[in-house]
Amino acid sequence: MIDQATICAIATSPGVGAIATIRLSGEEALAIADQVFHSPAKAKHLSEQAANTLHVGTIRDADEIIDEVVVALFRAPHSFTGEDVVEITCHGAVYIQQRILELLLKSGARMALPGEFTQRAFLNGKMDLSQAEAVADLIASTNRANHKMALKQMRGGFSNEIKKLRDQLLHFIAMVELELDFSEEDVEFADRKQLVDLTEKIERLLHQLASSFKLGNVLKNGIPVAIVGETNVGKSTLLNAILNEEKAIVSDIHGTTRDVIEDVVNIEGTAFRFFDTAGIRETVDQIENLGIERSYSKLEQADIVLLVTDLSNPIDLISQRVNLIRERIQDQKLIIIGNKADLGGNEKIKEMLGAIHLNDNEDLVFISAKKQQNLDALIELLKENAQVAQPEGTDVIVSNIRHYEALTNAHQAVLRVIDGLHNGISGDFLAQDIRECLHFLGEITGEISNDEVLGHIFKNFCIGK
Ligand SMILES: Nc1nc2c(ncn2[C@@H]2O[C@H](COP(=O)(O)OP(=O)(O)OP(=O)(O)O)[C@@H](O)[C@H]2O)c(=O)[nH]1
Ligand SMILES: [Mg+2]
Repeated sequence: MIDQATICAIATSPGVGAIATIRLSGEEALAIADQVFHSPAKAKHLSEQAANTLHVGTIRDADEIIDEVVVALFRAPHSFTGEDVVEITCHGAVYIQQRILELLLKSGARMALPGEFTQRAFLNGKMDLSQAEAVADLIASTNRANHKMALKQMRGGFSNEIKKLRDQLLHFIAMVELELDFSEEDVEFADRKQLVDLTEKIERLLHQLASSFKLGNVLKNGIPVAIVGETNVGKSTLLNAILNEEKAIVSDIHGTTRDVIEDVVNIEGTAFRFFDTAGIRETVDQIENLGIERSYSKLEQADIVLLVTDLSNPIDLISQRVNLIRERIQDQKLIIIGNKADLGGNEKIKEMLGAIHLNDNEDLVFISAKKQQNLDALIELLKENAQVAQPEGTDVIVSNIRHYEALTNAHQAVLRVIDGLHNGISGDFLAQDIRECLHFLGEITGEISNDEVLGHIFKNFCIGK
């Protein structure tokens, strides 16, 4: 349900700028703006003006002029929110922004919640839920790839794909339900062969969409790279060297890093998300053990694992550590790093080259994180392993974990339908699985939603959007 209050917020980024925009949306938007806006032509009331027009004037608190402004006026339903909207563009001083906001609040508006403008746009049918979510992604976009993906989703690329799927399923369920109506006469309106073909087509599309998530996630969040290894080997030093800033605490005390520290770096247009983790060792410290569990879980989630070893340690210990991590590697790329090359010397490097036999998915590189030596070689390896396959058959890329989960659930439901068709199960069971699939697809576009889900989605927006 839409709360009827007229809401307002500063829509431009906080702080001083040349200009700033304050947005007002709701039934009373024009009436509230009229209380504070004065046009040089005295008799001009915003509520009497046409939609999509601009007006120059002043904002006043009683007789005091606060600023000279430009007001843009939109009328329901032809606005971003679908309601009457007034956007006041003023000079960018924080003081002016605050004064205007206070005046609007005093005149009957209330502060908008994070994402409330976009939430209203969704509730008023201006966009579906996946498009509303893309608004947040678009604002957060940092490079060409994730900008393109968000823009496409906001303009409905993804929704169209889901709509096509739903239409096919609706056709399918209509045929099955027709059979149910005539169940006593034992007729089959729906040619089973056709049904199998159709569901298999739907299954392929759902599978393609769900598998595009790997790429979508990488484009949105960067390629996940976990930095793991024993304590004190120089993992945090390496993170800092890659980021070129003192992000993580470095010390010669074993077990310095207790929690996962992450940051994104753009390397020649590709975003990598690095996770520095707690060093792995036997310990009775409960907190440290929790950190070590997180190290393992980051290792599992990563596409690339940087296993840092300390060349000043005995070679047996290094081999043992490498094998311990190898046990946890599935299809990730493993880059083994001999760190502290400045201490180990060439002898140690030779020894390690002799002791570690590389598998296909592995590489070995020697660096000094502290002295920033040979980091280029490591960066080259990262770039070589940055390719994520473009999914075949669809150019729509899923980047949102909520959509991914719904697609996976829908996919499982369709697999049950296919299974059912092959085993000749009765129409009502088929219909039930199809309905479930429709339900999950509806969750993506918001045809099926609840307040809790909506609250969760929009609370991550910024205020004013
Ligand atoms: N000589 C030398 N010392 C290094 C190098 N890299 C790290 N160190 C030192 O090794 C010590 C441990 O470094 P950290 O980066 O804190 O190690 P870590 O792996 O993050 O350790 P934990 O967080 O305890 O698991 C510090 O004293 C670093 O200065 C290196 O390449 N050469
Ligand atoms: Mg550390």
